[in-house]
Amino acid sequence: MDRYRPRYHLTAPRNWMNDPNGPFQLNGEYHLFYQHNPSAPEWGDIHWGHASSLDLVNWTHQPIALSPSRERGELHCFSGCSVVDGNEAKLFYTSIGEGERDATSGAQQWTARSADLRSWVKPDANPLLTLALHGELQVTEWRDPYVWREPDGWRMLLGGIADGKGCGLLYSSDDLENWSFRHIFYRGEEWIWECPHLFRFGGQAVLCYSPSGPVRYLSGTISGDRLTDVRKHGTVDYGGWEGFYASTGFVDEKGRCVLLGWIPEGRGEDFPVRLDWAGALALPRIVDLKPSGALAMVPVPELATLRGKSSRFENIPVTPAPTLTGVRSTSFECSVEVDRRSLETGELAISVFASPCGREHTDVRLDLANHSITIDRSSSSLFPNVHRTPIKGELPPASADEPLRLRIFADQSIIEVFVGDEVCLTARVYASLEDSDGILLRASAETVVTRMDIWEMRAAAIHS
Ligand code: DQQ
Repeated sequence: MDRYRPRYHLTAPRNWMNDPNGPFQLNGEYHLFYQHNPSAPEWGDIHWGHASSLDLVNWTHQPIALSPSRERGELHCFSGCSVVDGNEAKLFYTSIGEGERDATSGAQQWTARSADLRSWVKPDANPLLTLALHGELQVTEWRDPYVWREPDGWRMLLGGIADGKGCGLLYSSDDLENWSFRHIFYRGEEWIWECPHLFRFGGQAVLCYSPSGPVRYLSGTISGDRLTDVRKHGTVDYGGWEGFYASTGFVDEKGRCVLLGWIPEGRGEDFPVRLDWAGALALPRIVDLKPSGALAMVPVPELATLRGKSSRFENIPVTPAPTLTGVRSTSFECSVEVDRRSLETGELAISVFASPCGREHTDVRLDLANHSITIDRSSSSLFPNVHRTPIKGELPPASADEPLRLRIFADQSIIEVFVGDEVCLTARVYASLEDSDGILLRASAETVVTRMDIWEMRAAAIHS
């Protein structure tokens, strides 16, 4: 295994992975699908890969669920969702085809079903929905179905562009087979919406979508089959194409709302090490709605089962000179607690993947005066063409009495940062030096970090 392959984030057995698709849990077992090219570590020939799990941490790879049906003119099986109806599971996805259907606007929405959750059949009823449904409305991109049940029947949300703007389009059906177009569920400001999906919290709803940049959410209510009374427009993760894209979600058998996302690569085409895989899934997050309308997001607690050797530090004096923790690891969880008052003016940096020579390090920078947190990748790697843009997030206002809590999950070439339960940033880093595995602290002015815990993470069990 190469040093960049994550140990507790899911990757395809080999080759390419992008968006998570159609997660569900049935009889205790979680099922997760993903966009997959089975023959190369690059996007193309898109299938649906499949993995199952009992805890969202350890996974078993299953046979590929969907392959393009070439005999029916299908070239790719794009993103979509699942519905569990009794003991049968149905997948809904965007079928990209030849000729007219080659353009993404010529996409169709298809279904596949399975009784054993291992082999999937595409019924003759396909295509279920075609562009012709929209009449006069100019729909120029159209994909990524998300289906859910309302008391009076089924609804489907599709992303794309209508009349020149990114939006979510709404459809309804009584039988999951015959669908009619209702209207635009929500019209965005962005140029495109991909992968829209919903979480319901009683009468409230949170709509997440991927606008070819950081994944965003809107919290409001659904009335008249539209998203209305929007009281918060937030960011699911500041990573975007550099770290977190194309999220999807589901409710598990414990009633938890679970959010998943894709972690793209950022290593450039001429990356000097040959890797036979590309793309990973972000740690599953439990999400909830806060009274403010903000989405609370925390990694699934089951991840704690991977915690190994731990180190605890209390009241650590931090200065502009590096304070070494003495822990060396490239696969760990780190939690940091700071008194906000001690950081009123200065900046605190937590450096990970740091080399003893000081030439390589990735810095998580907290700047409370400017309400910002940044993953600074400017010194992450000596390789010439890896992505280095900073990933910058905004911190919500908080009282000075409330300690600031940060969790960093580092996994070989991934860094996922959670600040409190509202702000998430994910990025890729590809250190080049063998010994870029240090964890250290630095501050622009003398300060004290109240507490820091580091757990080395064991590799998740991933069976093929
Ligand atoms: N990825 C899929 C599309 C989706 C995009 C294609 C988002 O269905 O819109 O692989 O990353």
